[in-house]
Amino acid sequence: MIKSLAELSQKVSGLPPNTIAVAQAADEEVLEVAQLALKKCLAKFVFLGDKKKIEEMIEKGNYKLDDVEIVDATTDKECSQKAVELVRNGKADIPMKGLLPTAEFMKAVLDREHGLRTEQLVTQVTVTDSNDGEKLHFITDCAMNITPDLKNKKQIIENAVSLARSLGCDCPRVALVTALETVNEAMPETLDAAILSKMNERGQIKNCIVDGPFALDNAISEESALHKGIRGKVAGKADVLVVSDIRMGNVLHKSLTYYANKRVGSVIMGTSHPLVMTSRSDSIEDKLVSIAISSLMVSNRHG
Ligand code: COD
Repeated sequence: MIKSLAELSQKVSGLPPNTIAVAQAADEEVLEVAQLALKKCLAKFVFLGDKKKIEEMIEKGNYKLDDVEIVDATTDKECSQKAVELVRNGKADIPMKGLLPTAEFMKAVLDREHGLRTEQLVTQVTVTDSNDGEKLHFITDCAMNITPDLKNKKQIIENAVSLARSLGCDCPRVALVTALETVNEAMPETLDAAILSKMNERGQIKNCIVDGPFALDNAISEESALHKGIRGKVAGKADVLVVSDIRMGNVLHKSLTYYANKRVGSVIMGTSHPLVMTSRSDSIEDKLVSIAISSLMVSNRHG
């Protein structure tokens, strides 16, 4: 079982690199991330975008990106479609969003005929590690589904469980996180949490142990759970934290970075291939972690 993001990155750098197709790569941050990822042997790259502009930026910035193939494409739509097509054709393994709007990139990914859709809901998972470096935490969905309903939440759990399992956590403990640890009819998310726990108990959500509602403290701190008298296999020991909606998730993800100085990675699940879709606020290091996570998932599938 992988216990920390450092261990995860180290593992990936020892594996044959997967190829990442970056849509709209004409962006200093994309070039910097790709250069570092190549140096650390985390991945190989194909860039989609204005070829002349990318070549000029590489030369001007003195980036070491000699081995990167550049495919000429102009609009956001064309770049996204070509990145997805490369993955569908097996010429790349992971699509990555460069400098373009999320909605445009997702349109190509979600296209029924030419995209990377599966039967699953497409969901986002934030990955970080505990302060003692002893385990990974998966927080979902912080960036994709705005107000998930019960059915969506089931799939959000399933995708995160699939990611946790592929990183060696065989039966993840899943906590439904709300503002408090008791069911309160004025907060419908606490009702969803109780229903999802029962669905797991009855075998409707598999390969994990689901419990909730929990407040964040009693989901991740055994001391806090004990103090509140909450018992069970998940209380204080959660691997996966399912947030109620994008509002809670987005703030939690950014709090990790800005208040807690934590490293975070992000991956999009539910598609035929994992996607790298980082946000402007993620640091270069965080983007490298996101690349490493997707890459390890692909390698584990092949392996
Ligand atoms: N999973 C699977 N299929 C989906 C999903 C999903 N999560 N979302 C939409 N689809 C399918 C629909 O079934 C439909 O067939 C097609 O895609 C279009 O659906 P729309 O019209 O609802 O899709 P969009 O383009 O309006 O919205 C999709 C987004 C992902 C852009 C939207 O959900 C969104 O804006 N999410 C929030 C992203 C964001 O702003 N994050 C902020 C932090 S980074």
